[in-house]
Amino acid sequence: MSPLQSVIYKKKKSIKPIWLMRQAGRYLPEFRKIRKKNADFTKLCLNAQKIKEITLQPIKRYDLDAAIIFSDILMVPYGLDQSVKFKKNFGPSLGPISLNQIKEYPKLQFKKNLDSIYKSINLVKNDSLISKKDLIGFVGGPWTLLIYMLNKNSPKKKLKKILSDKPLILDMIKYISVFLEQHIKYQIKSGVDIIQIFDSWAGLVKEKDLEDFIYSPTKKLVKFTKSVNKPCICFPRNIKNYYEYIKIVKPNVISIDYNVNPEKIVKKINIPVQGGMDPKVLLTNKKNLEKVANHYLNIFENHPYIFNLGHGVLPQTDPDMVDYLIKIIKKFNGKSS
Ligand code: 1CP
Repeated sequence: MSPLQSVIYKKKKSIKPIWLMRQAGRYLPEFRKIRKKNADFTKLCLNAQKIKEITLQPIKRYDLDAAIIFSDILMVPYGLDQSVKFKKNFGPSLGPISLNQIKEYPKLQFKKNLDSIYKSINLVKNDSLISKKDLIGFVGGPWTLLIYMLNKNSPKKKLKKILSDKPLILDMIKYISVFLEQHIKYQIKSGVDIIQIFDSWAGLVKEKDLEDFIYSPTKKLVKFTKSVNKPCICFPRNIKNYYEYIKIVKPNVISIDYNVNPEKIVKKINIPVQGGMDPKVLLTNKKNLEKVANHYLNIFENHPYIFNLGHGVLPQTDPDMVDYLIKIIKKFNGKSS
């Protein structure tokens, strides 16, 4: 059994596997080289050969325990024919989309639009580099996707007006979820071993709306993933109540952000935990990195734990620091097994 799956299914405590959110990305010179030649990020996310190459870049460099397929949560709106562009130093920029367009969009066409992603999963899965490792597929949480699809870019402003129309939000979440389930289904059919749900903007939801906007729709996606015999990791970034989330949504693993107190979590939570360390620690120095990484390892020593960060690797990270982090984790594993 792979390292991640032994933590997830066997609750193994003697090994702390490691992978990193955004492990394939802009901090790697080999990624920047490809990116420079591929100005259109959406197109790059549809090039099966390039997806494979980028997904495997961090696996070639480091002794990581899992690969995550190189893609983006916004490929689902792209699959629904919403225009999705990634602007330099601005982030994503989406075109208009209506509730009816989502509601009536043909499922077969959606699959066709994203077929190169499924093809790339198949290519990666069959590569000997990850024969003993897991391949992670992912979707955005329905809420986080809704925010991008309605707001048309990063939810830094203009949110109030959109959020005042609760019936529209509920309908959007309902119909987006249909396609998220499809996307999970085809990723699994193509070879991913684990699904992670990135709900990066879960922290924006008010307490009174958590059930409708987060818990209930995410619970359905987790249930679906489990029904096809794959585990589901959930990352509801900045959510106020992780305990309630776990109780209702029932993920196999909870991925925590860096604002969560790991000492409190470890006492209260009985499912495997992933992540937590602030990615900014990788911008400091080796001594500090060793101190903070070991702090997390020691807290979770007697708990099933997958080492990861509390959010993605930052673009300005030195690849040598990532190398050092992985060595720290492997050294800890060597001591305890
Ligand atoms: O300009 C570039 O080179 C593109 C930068 C980039 C990259 C490398 C974007 C644009 N997306 C990605 C890849 C990506 N996105 C992965 C790859 C797999 C891996 O982890 O290695 C994954 C899992 C994502 C998921 C994603 N996209 C999330 C959820 C995780 C998170 O970071 O919170 C979100 C919110 C997005 C939207 C998005 N895509 C890209 C950017 C810059 C953003 C965030 C913009 C914002 O702040 O709103």
